[in-house]
Amino acid sequence: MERISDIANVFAFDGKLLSAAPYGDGHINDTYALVFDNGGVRKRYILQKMNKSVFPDIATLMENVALVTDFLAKEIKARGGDSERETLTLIRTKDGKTYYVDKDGECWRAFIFIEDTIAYQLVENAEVFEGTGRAFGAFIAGLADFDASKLGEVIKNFHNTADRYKKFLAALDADKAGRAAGAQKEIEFVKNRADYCGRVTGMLERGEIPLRVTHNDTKLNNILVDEKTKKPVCVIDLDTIMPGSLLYDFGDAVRFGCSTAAEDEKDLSKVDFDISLFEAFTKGFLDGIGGSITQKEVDNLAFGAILMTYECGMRFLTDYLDGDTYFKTKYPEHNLVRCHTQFRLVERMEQALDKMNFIARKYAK
Ligand code: ADP
Ligand code: GN1
Ligand code: MG
Repeated sequence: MERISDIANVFAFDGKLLSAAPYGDGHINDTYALVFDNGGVRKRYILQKMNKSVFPDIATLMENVALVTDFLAKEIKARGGDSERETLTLIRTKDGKTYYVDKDGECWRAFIFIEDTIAYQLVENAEVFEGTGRAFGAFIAGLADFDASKLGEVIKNFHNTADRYKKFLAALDADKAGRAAGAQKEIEFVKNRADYCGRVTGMLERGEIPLRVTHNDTKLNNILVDEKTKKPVCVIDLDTIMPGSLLYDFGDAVRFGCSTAAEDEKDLSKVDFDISLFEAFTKGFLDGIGGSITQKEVDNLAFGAILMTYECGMRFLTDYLDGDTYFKTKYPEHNLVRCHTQFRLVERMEQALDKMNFIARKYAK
């Protein structure tokens, strides 16, 4: 790999590079924080090596990111906001490109570092999480006028759970890593709920719920929260912005945020679904999205949370069966541990479904 300092030198950063270090807890890209000295003033940037096996078409990915960030920056400026704080700002290469391909064919991009913010790994309290809901809801509402036909499909069938199920069955059949025999319970869990898979795609196909421009990866650490006020500042990780259902964004945020434990907690007795956090998030989300949500969407918010959690658990299990080729892992059982937390949450949400539906309808009024 080229040295980080050589890669940094390609981008139009201000000042002199002081240091570079791995940063954040994303499962996909390699993220670095770079510190620059600009005439005595310290300035930071984010430098990312994009994951080419997850995103085979980096050109389309970066076109999407550039289009969406330009669109959002204009909207933010029009309402008098600070676009360099409230959305991601790409730092282009010195020759004006949105990304750089190094000698090994690796692809790099850079952003302004959004300072004085926190990317939470666990919800701190209901009030902060209500704000997260409002921000994710407003994010979808803000993209309502964005022309979806301009967006390339960076990962085909990303939240097509029926397609994910097919891939799960193929991984099971191939059993590349020889792990299927040791994961029978988890495999049964997925199979027993196969009827969940086609429900949301079916509603989209039949036109019962609208196709919107959605974020598709709304976990808590993809939103930066102001360190002091604890108010949401910026929705980040825009790689998967594509046409999709609002249920995906709502569901994925609930999956991660309403858990009482980390996504990779080994002690399942610590993993529970917190209905009061669900209530806070739902209240914020429905407020943020405003009047454009349809009754059918409201009626399926709770199911969307179950589906996204089931899908994510199935993806972790598929990757475990494949031998850990997709998500970053720190130890051999990491994906299986993640799968366990997701399935525990699915069970808890199934038990709480009536209450969840009641809450969704209450705040939709
Ligand atoms: P991944 O796709 O691997 O999840 P992200 O784009 O989400 O990558 O970045 C990983 C982490 O880096 C985020 O969770 C956040 O903590 C941090 N991060 C990313 N972009 C910025 C930014 N512009 N300013 C500050 N922190 C950032
Ligand atoms: C990945 O990139 P990151 O870490 O924010 C994944 C999501 C999963 C999530 C599970 C592009 O999100 O779909 O829900 O891990 N992103 C991609 O933690 O696959
Ligand atoms: Mg991320």
